[in-house]
Amino acid sequence: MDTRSCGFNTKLVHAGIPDDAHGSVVTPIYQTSTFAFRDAQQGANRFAGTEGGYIYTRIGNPTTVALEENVAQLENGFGATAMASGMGAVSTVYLALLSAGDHIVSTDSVYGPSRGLMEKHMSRFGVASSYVDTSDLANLRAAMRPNTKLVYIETPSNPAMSVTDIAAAAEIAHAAGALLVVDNTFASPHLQKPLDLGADLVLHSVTKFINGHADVVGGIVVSKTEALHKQIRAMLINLGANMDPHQAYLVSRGLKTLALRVERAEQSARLVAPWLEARPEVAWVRYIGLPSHPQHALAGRQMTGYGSMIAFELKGGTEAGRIVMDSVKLAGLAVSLGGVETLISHPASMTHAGMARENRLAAGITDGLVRLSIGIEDVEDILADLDQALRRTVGA
Ligand code: LCS
Repeated sequence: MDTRSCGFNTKLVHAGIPDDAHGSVVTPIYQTSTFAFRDAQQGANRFAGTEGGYIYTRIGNPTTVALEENVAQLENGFGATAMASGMGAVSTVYLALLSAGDHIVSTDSVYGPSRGLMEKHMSRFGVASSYVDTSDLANLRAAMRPNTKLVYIETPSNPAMSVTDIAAAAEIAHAAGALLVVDNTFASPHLQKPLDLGADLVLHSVTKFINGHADVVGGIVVSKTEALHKQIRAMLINLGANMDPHQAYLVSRGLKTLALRVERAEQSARLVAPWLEARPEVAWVRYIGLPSHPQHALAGRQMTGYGSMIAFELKGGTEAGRIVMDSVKLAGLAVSLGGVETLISHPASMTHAGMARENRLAAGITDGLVRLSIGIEDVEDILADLDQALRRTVGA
């Protein structure tokens, strides 16, 4: 069935499922490393190297391709390429599109390793980088150089929750002859479609909302054009950071309920965020759905919802943060996000520990910042858990 003109929820359930010899309703796991070459009588299009013929799972596998086709349709892209992890997606994009002598401008509060890979490793191969607060477009404009080839933004960003104007960033990038890449992990394609706003590439850690069940690590890159899609695919085939068919099967299963999960978690986040803001123990809350968020209006324009990620700072600073982390019972103290379970984390000591403290602070990742990924549990239970944990911080 051609789902390209169908609605988002129909695409979630049906897009990309190939015709199967036995009529299976979901894509089977093609657990094979290699594919026998068919002889010419069975169809010349099955011969090695021609379109549609599978050769070897690093190059392509039907289970993985089903997921890629699904996500490409969700993001309104030409094609998608799935990777072993979100960082596999980030590194493939960097290596496919940047050469010695090039420069990249990126959001200062991107996921720690996306910045670390650039500053510690790509720099060894002659790629220069600037990290600025891209929520203020003047910073982005000022950071552009004649050799800037890529503008790489994360919006909303992890964990500062800053929002960058995607359409305006695309204009700035394109005017300078650069491409715009958007890490869409925090929003998911249900809430934000960067390619429709002018981006050239979108990437995800599918570990998060797209899979949604905290049982798989994976990544994906969606390209707007065939030329970019081929460039990304060619790099991945050489790099070897491909997604495994078993992984792809699980992600495809989780993905079908993306809209239901995202909407349910957002309903709860919309209650938890103002509740936290009113608490005497809390210094500030950053949730893009709150009018107090500096880019609340922009998020309302370029997204179709506010999601379920909340950052907040406790009045008692790091020590109070430690008490909350140690006291929660329902919320899991863990890195990662976007699953059905509520998770709480402390970025300064966990996800962004590899970042220099001055860079962390400049990016709004304060020492006492707590990050909450709201799950789909009953909101009363989430609030009761946070309530008992916050009460323990009094006097900290
Ligand atoms: N991009 C964003 C925005 C992320 O949050 C992450 C992982 C990645 C890329 C990398 O994806 P991965 O390789 O882990 O699939 N973020 C994590 C986090 O905040 N806690 O644990 C991982």
